[in-house]
Amino acid sequence: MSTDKKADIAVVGLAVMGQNLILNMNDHGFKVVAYNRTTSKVDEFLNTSAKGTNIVGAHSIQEMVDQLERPRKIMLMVKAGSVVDKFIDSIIPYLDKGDIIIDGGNSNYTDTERRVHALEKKGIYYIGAGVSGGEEGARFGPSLMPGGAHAAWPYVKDIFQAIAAKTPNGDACCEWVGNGGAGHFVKMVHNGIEYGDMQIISEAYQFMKEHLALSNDDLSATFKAWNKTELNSYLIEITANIFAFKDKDGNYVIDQILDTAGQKGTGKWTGINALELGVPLTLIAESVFARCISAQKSLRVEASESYPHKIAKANTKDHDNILNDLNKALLFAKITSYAQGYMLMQEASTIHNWSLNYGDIALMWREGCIIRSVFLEHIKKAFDANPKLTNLLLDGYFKALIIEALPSARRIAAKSIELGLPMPALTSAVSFFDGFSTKRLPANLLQAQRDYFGAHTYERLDRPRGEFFHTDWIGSNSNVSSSSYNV
Ligand code: NBP
Repeated sequence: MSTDKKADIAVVGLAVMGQNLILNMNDHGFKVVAYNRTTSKVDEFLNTSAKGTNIVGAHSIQEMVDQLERPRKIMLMVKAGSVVDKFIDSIIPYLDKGDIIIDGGNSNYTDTERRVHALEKKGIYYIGAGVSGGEEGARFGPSLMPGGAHAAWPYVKDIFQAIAAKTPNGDACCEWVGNGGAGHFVKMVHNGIEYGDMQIISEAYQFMKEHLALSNDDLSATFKAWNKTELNSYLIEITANIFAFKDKDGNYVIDQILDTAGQKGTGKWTGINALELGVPLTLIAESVFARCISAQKSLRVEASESYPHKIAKANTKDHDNILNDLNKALLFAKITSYAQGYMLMQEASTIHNWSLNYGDIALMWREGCIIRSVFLEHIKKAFDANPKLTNLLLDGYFKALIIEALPSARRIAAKSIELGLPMPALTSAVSFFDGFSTKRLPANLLQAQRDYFGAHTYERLDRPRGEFFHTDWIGSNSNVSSSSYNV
């Protein structure tokens, strides 16, 4: 039953995420006002899942604002994009200086950055909080990644850390991420990493199905076994369940699903940001493109008729060795992908002055979200031990794993190319690693070509960095070099 005490927070948006977050807050003793544009949903909610709880409803912005403790805290769980701007505009006249708006949707971090600054000028605090874990996470403990106006953090910290998922040690999977759009940036990278994890698992599935001719039951058993290795994670666990799942007629559901993947944009944003910041985020980018090629079903069907090929089957006596290689190849690709994701966050943190805490980020992803895994505990340890770690691949623990897994990753990558089995994410991981660990790349030739056709100049091995040279490659006797773009 509701009490007369003013409410701690309001949540706007009563779709699946909003309703579940409200119930979660209520479970933790917070009084919540529920509001939705279509107000009939407020009554529906109060008369169903919220019945008998301390949750109260509002049918107008005025009614919502009047029921809130000051500073007022209003969390938006609405569709990302212009809806958020429209709602902010409509609520501003009802707010006072020091009130707090929190956007828990999947907003683009640049929008959050803009909103934080615009509202700061009006004296309103704005927090952009990444929320991960879907419906179940929202209900029983999501991973929360809040960033924006730091002055507002003490007012929402208790609520956020109470409702967040907890690690096995009892730590909340929610810490302050940084100013501006840092929270939504980190959530975006989380989603990109999720794309990568899903893609490498799917590539392993196709390899096992086509080359090893494993049945769905075998696949389920393999993923179940892999869930007891370093790959232990929510995504491996649900993958094992998916292969075992049959419909009421006894047919495997996985075999009835059309092979075209959808996407909502956060993987694409991660790739675009990586390109803009010059970070080699190859595995996630390949994962986004893999979804794009999957979506071109009719073209693929046509091309498969023009270029028919059969995937050779492995000898069953080799299965155990190949499965062992595949398990290690997946671990190799996963480490590489996380290393790339962290490279992107490190670059963004420097550029935006976010001072991201990389150990905390691993902690926030440890439970509650889609990429939750034991693996993240080791990332936390690596960055806690050395907050200035330049790259995850240079940490001792991960280095040992990489050295052990690399031969397997090479064998699987080479085999996939020989067989004609697409493994773009896995093969990109091997190529990235080889580039990353190669002292001298052929970029000297790129520089020569650039200087040859565009007088773009180059630096020399025998001269200090920052000195640029131009060669008259074609004997034009011209000393003019380009200044329009640089290395
Ligand atoms: P949706 O993303 O489907 O949004 C539905 C909500 O937005 C409803 O409350 C709807 O009100 C409201 N809304 C719309 Br649409 N247009 C509006 C407008 N012009 N003014 C005010 N409200 C408007 O809900 P969701 O799936 O619960 O997700 C909420 C947010 O959380 C999204 O940003 C989503 O990307 C993010 N997220 C979702 C998940 C997930 O697993 N679903 C996970 C993590 C984050 P109405 O009832 O009046 O139409």
